[in-house]
Amino acid sequence: MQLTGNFPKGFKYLPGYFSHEEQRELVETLRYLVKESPLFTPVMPRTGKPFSVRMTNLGELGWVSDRNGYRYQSEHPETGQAWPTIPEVLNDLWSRVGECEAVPETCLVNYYASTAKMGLHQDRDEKTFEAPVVSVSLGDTAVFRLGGVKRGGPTQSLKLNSGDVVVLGREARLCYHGIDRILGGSSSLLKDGGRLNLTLRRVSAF
Ligand code: MD3
Ligand code: FE
Repeated sequence: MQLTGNFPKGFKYLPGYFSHEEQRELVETLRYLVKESPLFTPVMPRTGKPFSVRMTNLGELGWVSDRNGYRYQSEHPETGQAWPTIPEVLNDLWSRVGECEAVPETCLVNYYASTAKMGLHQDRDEKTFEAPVVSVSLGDTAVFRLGGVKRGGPTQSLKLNSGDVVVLGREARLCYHGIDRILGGSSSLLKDGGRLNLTLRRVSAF
């Protein structure tokens, strides 16, 4: 069932929030940070099945998944180094759109090659759901799917284009969501194609 246009409370869609020039600067910054803190391939708890999405993190904490489970930790799982700090442009975004008094503690960086996808899931590894998740899309367009707070309910699909920002607060914070597919070649922002998604989050209560 498709419910396009009827978004949950707390779901804010800000299409084209970043200009093309701002997107290029952000990608330049990320290119440098990803050299310090390389993308890794997470695997599913227990089965060890690799994700199709590659990831890294910025900030005090970073989300990782391995055979032992999902968790937040303060070091990169492969280099053992602290995650790089969140760049100012992303902290500024959070303070402008997040409607949250506390600063973000982490920025998860997801990289989707054109064949990558992410199954429908809830984000519930954080200790607080009071704070929103703020998402930035860069590069190829993604077909995003948004459901409700219960698995198996109606869902709707929405294209997320390069430069778009989505804020998931309040009732939307625990909605099921995923990425059905990437529209390969839809953007020339990233040299090698694909899509970067940044999600700013709060992990601890404030
Ligand atoms: C709706 N990322 O990292 S971002 C994730 O495009 C994740 O990489 C997707 O799902 C991506 O966990 C979607 C938009 C998003 C992020 C968090 C949400 C939508 C959300 C949390 C609740 C509801
Ligand atoms: Fe998610």
